[in-house]
Amino acid sequence: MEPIVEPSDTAEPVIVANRLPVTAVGTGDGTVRWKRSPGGLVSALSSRGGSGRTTWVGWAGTPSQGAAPAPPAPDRDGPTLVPVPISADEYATYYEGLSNGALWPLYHDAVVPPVVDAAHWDGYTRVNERFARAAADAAPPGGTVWVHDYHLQLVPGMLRRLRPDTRIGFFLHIPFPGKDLMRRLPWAGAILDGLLGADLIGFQTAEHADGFASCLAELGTGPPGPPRSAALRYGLRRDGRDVDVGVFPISIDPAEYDGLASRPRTRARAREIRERTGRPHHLLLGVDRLDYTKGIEARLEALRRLLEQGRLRPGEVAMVQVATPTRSGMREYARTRRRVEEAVSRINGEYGSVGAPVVHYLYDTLDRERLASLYRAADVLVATPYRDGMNLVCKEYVASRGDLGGALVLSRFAGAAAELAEAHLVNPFDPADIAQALVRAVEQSPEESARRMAAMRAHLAENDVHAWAHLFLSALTAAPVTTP
Ligand code: GDG
Repeated sequence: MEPIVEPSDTAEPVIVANRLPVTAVGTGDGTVRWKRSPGGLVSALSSRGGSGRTTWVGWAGTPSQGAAPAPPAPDRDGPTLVPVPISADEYATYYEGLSNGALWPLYHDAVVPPVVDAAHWDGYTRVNERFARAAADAAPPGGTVWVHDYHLQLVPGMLRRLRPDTRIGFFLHIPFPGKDLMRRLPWAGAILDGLLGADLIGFQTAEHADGFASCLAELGTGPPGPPRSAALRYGLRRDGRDVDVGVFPISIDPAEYDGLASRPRTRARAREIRERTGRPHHLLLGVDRLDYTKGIEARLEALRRLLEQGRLRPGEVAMVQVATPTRSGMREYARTRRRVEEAVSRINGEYGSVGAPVVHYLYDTLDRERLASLYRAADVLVATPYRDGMNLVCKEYVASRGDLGGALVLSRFAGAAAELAEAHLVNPFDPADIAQALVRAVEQSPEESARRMAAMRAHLAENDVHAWAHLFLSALTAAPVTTP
């Protein structure tokens, strides 16, 4: 008879993610300062709140030789931080090489060619081993460990060998490719094996979970079977254990954005933004990390065509595009920046005038309050990724529109499209389709805007980040864990 391991009474999981929720910044005098890290995962998990017992294992964001810098003492109810050091060489192989040079493009439909290099894989394996050891040291007996994202896909398998008493969950924030893309990766089998070390593997959408199932069928141990409960998508047995596969669309804390956006100061700033962009009839907004997956050029091309065709006129339309610096040391990112900035210049050169550009472009990281005032000011939020795990920006926009104004133009290839049916959904590879949707969005009546916005807000109110974390953790801890 297989022994049943009772779940630990430690309700809070050990979180294992590439980045800690804070970044160490050198001050020049040999000391470090800590600031909140950017990015979707941090936005999502930081607003969960914590009981003070959560431990977060991750990298502090700057390469170091030897030990990682000592982390700050935890806030009263913040997580205990366990920094994992990453050297300059590992930054090149594990982070820029395998994670962001191979896996990131491959998992986003190879919109740029993935770089396959065995030295990168060695670095990835070594760093995953270090994370697994740190998690093994941090987890209490019978504790729960929640591993996040594409940087750490080997950790579940490694941790299972080190600490078979733990419950291990894995959540992938980005899409998972189907077998035809995955077979390009020489280490596909090792990645599938690593993931199957988990008790529960979570994806953003059913499509991503189905991609994983197709990879298991063709490149792994065989197709998964039916789920153990209606809340899951697949189930399989692995080394005498049950492995569950489920769909858990990530979300935001809508109350946070609702609150920020409805402050008098934010609303005053929103009015100021409309003044400073020339009091346009239609203010469009894009907010993205400057990443080639986000389709920034696609929406700029759609806007250019509308101006060229005279369907939108300079002075009547303006756009703000916030492009947050990211992975700027990598060639493809530098190239994307050049292309985006050329497209902005072309539009402004052809359709702007002195003191009145059509596109207001910010290569910058803004504070949340400024983001909220942009969300509040914009008539249309344009999110046109070629591929995106979820896309939190569009959810933040909806949460900021307590006035029920505004419209959302959203790529069909963002995970969020599966939830936000009242958005104007587009094919980001077709500029004519984006252009059509922009026209529909700016022409819709206030009643139609309010109807769509209210429906999307109702969905978010029910499906917030707390519900997401709760659903994942209950699926992970509800099922009995059987050991072989
Ligand atoms: C990955 C997946 C998935 C952006 N600019 C600024 C800023 N941001 C914040 C946004 C938002 C977050 O960064 C971006 O989240 P996204 O979800 O849109 O995209 P990724 O960074 O690619 O996130 C994605 C996510 O993980 C979660 O699972 O949805 O598909 O790719 O929160 O607000 N924040 C501030 N200033 C900026 O200038 N403060």
